[in-house]
Order: sequence, then structure tokens, then C-alpha cells
Amino acid sequence: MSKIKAHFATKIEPAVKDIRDFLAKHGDEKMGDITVSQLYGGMRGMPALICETSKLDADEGIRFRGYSIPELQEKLPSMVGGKEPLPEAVFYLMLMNEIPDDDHVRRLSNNWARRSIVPPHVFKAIDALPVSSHPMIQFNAGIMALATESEFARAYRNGINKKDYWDPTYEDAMNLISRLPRVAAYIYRRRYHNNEHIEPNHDLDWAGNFAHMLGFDNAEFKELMRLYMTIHCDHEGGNVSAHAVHLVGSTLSDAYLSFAAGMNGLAGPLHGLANQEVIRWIQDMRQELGGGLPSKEEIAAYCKKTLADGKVIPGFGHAVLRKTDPRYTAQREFALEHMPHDDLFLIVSRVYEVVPDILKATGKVKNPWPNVDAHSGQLLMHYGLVEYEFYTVLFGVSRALGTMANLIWNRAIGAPLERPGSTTTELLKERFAKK
Ligand code: CMX
Repeated sequence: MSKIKAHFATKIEPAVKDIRDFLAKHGDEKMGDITVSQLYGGMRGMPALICETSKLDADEGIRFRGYSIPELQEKLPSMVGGKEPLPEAVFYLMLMNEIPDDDHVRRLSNNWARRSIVPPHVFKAIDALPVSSHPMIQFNAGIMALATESEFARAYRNGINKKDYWDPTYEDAMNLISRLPRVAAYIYRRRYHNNEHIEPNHDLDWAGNFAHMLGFDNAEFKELMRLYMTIHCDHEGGNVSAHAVHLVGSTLSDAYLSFAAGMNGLAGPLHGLANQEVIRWIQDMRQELGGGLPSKEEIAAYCKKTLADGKVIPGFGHAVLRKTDPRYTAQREFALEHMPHDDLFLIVSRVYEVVPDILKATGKVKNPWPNVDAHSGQLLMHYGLVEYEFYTVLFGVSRALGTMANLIWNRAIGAPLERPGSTTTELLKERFAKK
């Protein structure tokens, strides 16, 4: 270790102890309406943002413009012969605050298809990266390269009036949503299928065409993609990806730059990357146990080992939710209907039976229940999309729907630059010493 690094390392333990002691003494004291613990604790439970498109209830889970996932499944248009809601429809609902009819959805689908041509330099930017780069790195390179097309950036340079900001932002947001499936499919086929690409089929809906370009033309997989893109699209405003898009967007960065910021947050293992980690964790467990279907006792022992090694059990827990995530339940219902005897589904179900009690027994995990990521990989694996490092890209494509509906609204209402205050432990100590 270098001298400078070693010097830094000596500072960590005393600082951690100092903060711990300070919080034990003053954690419940307040600055305004906010406790000192909240300042140090990742701002949990602190209302600090407005997000009109969806609201998360700790017990009930997500509602999009007031509608729960089962209500979306009942009320939103689906494909003829299908039953899962179309992502176009949930985007329309979030943007307009109106339930769309079939005609609205068809128009939106056609509009996105018309906008979906990706300029060649975007593929070149992706090609500049090693093929083995994580798909989220390639995804963000593609998103950043798309930013050369920003109509907002062009309009701003040309002196657009602030009351019109929403208009080029709307164009950018719609273009981004339209182009992301092509970019994502390009990365998938480049990395996992010898760079053999599949032309879009514009007769298909947005999610159906995405499935097609990935190389999956199975009708059931397309239904899964519609469900997947719908349930991952928005989770109120404070989650890292949505908040990062909002934060960066508040500087008037264009839709592409703002969205890339959110995708960098989604690529963290405590957020969207957890969907790949779940499958990796299950595969490691199976390998360690010599394959086959692990018993509940074996799963419990593996969970305890994971915790003892100082790691999290991926797919469980949540910063806001305190019950099983309804996005998990929606996916479980899909599995029960389409693949009740799938081996991996049986393991995911067993993990669900075992993990909550183990997490409860730690005495510190606030939510021992599964989140959206505990299930999504199993469904994809079933249909042959087994390359789990790609899973967070799918989450990211979906997250464009909510974040872009929000960005358009932020520009329409003239949302201000986000700039909360911060303080130091030293200043807090002085404050409480004076008291
Ligand atoms: N496994 C092990 N420990 C966990 C845990 C889990 N699944 N969930 C929480 N904990 C631990 C925390 O690490 C924390 O430990 P320390 O006090 O030692 O730091 C303690 O329990 C308290 O945490 P919490 O208040 O219950 O949870 P947070 O709000 O801090 O964190 C989350 C929430 C999601 C980051 C956490 O539950 C976690 O790490 N889960 C596993 C990763 C995961 O599935 N992430 C995906 C979330 C959904 C998404 O964004 O896509």
C-alpha cells in the first residue's frame, strides 16, 4: 500500500466510530423537520421531491397515476390475443393522466416506430468498446452517443424561450424511448450472438419489436416483455435512477445526458444490477451444492453463509417497501400461469419461503421481503435469455418510460434546479454543544 493510501486508511476507523457515537447521542434530534439520523441515513423517509407519475406505498407497493399493477392489467389495452398491458399504454397514462384506448396506443406505437432510426455513429461508439464490456457500459455509451441528436440542446443554443422548453424535451424523450430498444438489442446481439443483428419489424408493438430484435419471436416471451417493460417503468421519484435523471435534468441537461446519469445509478448492485446478481447468486449456490434442486435447508445454509461473508442476499429488501413487492407478485403469477414446473421457478419459490425469516432474524433488515429483481431473471432464463449480465439493460429500457414522462413535465412546469443543502459533522457537533 502506498504511504498516502496507508495514511488515509488510518483515518477510517476513528471517523466511523465518531459518527456512530454522535448518532447514538443526537440521531433523534432535529434540524427543521429532519432528524440527524436521516441526514446520515441516505435521506430515508424524507419527503423531498414531487413525482406525479407514480407513488410508492410501503405496504401496497407502486401505483401509476393511482392505479395498482393488477388494475393496469385490467384497464390498459393489450395486444389482440394477449392480456399483459402494453408499455405504450402505461407511458400514455403517466404522461396524460388518462387511461388510453386502443386507438391512442396504436398511434403512440406508430409514432415511436417512425422515430426509431438510430444514427450509425451510435453503433460505432458501442463498437469502440471491447465486446466483453458489461452491457450497461455499452448501453450508456450508446445513450451518450445518441445525445448528438438532441433537439433541446440545439433549441437552447438557438435561444429558445423557457416557456417552450417542454417542446424539444418532448421530442428528445420520444426519440430516446423509440431508439433504446434498437440500441439495447444491438448490444445483446453484438455481445452474445456473433454481432448478427436483426432488423426491426415495425408491424410489431414497441416491446414485441424489442423481443424480435433480441432474437425472441415466441409469443409468450413477447407478452413477458410487455409485462416487464410495464412494471419496471417507474417507482416514484426518490429511487436512484429516477432521482438521478431528475437531478441532472434540473440543470437543463438534455434528455439523453439526464437519462445516462440515471442508467449509471441503475447499474449499481443495490439497485437495478440486483437482477443479474440474483441469478448469479442462485447459480453459485447450485454449483456449490453440485447442481439439482436445493432443499430449503440447503438454501437456508447458503443464505447464512452469504450473510456471514458480509454480503447482501440480492433481490430482497427495499428502502421504502415493507411487504412483498407487487412487481414480484405479478411476475410470480406469470410464472405460475406459463411455467409452473420450471426448475428455476421452483428454486425462486423456495428462496421466497426461506429468506424472509433469515433476514428477520438479523434484527436489522427493515424489509425481509422480495423485490422486483428476485423474480425477473427466472422468467428470462426460462425463454432462453440466459445471459444475465444483460438484464439490467432491459430494466433500463423500461425505466426510460417513467423518467422521460417526468422530464417532459418538469420542463413544462419550469421545475427549478435541484440544490439541497449539506452540513458537516463538525458543524452539527457545534450546534448540539451550544444547545
Ligand atoms: N441482505 C442482507 N442484508 C440486508 C439486505 C439483504 N437483502 N437488505 C438490507 N440489509 C441490511 C443492510 O445492508 C443494512 O446493513 P448495515 O446496517 O450493516 O449497513 C441493514 O440491513 C439495514 O438496511 P435496510 O434499512 O433494511 O435497507 P436499506 O434501505 O438500507 O437498503 C436495499 C435497501 C435494497 C439496498 C437493501 O435491502 C439491499 O441491499 N438489498 C439487496 C440488493 C437488492 O435487492 N437491491 C434491489 C432493490 C430494488 C431495485 O432498486 O431494483
